[in-house]
Amino acid sequence: MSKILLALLLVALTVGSAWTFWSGNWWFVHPISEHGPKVDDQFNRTLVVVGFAFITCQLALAWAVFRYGRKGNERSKYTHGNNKLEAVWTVITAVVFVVVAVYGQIVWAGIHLNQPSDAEATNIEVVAQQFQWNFHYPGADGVTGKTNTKFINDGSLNFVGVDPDDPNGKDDIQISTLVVPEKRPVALRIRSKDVIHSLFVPALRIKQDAVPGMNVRIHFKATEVGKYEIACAELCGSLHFNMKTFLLVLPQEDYDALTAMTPEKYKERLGQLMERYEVNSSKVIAAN
Ligand SMILES: [Cu+2]
Repeated sequence: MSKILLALLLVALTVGSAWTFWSGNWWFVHPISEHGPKVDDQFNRTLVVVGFAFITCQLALAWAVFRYGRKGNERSKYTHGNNKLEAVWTVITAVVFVVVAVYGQIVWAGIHLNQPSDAEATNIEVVAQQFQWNFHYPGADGVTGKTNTKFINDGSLNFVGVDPDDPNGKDDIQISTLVVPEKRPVALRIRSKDVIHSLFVPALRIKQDAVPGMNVRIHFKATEVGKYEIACAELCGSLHFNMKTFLLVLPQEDYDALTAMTPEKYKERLGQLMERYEVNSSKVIAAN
């Protein structure tokens, strides 16, 4: 009797686990980058393969428990295995996983090997630190001021170390929100001041480590205006949990108007724009 219960429990656990995926109740936020749907397709391909293997194996296990479970005091049979069967399932598994990996490489290459040039892209410097994200924009002149670690001074809000003598840096903006225009190529250069952090923007399907001593360039095109969550995805210290902020995707004309403002006006206007959208969506919640 107990082996029947155990077999049923295995079936129930398998069906229950599969249902959590099938029901669609727990899923990613809607993708809002040009490459997002391709990442999701690759995720789904992988999920179908491993899901099929998981369900088949668990149901086979339930069957084995039910059919071959202990009946009395009979002795177990000893087997040396079957080389032909092992060769067959090893080859099938290898072929399936190589195909999945090749698809994955095609998606990866499509994203990483098609970098827009600096002239085409909206360029934003990202400087991570314990425990905040700093986004450094070139300001109205479109030229990012020089930075040097010796000018870093959190007390005077120069978090990224803009050179005070560089005229190009006078109108630069340092804020903790990532603001980008809709449907335009954006290039981020990601650095860290202290330990490893990781810029995670679920809606963009982007997760990139910020590594001290490295300057990592990533790019994307956001396809929907709105406000979306950003988190640090690398355990970076005691306040890691609090290292979160927002991505604000704006219509081109709003972005251009914002960029033309002085740093003070920029921050004031940004506050108003942040109020406009619901988190993780393009739904407008207030008219302004
Ligand atoms: Cu962090």
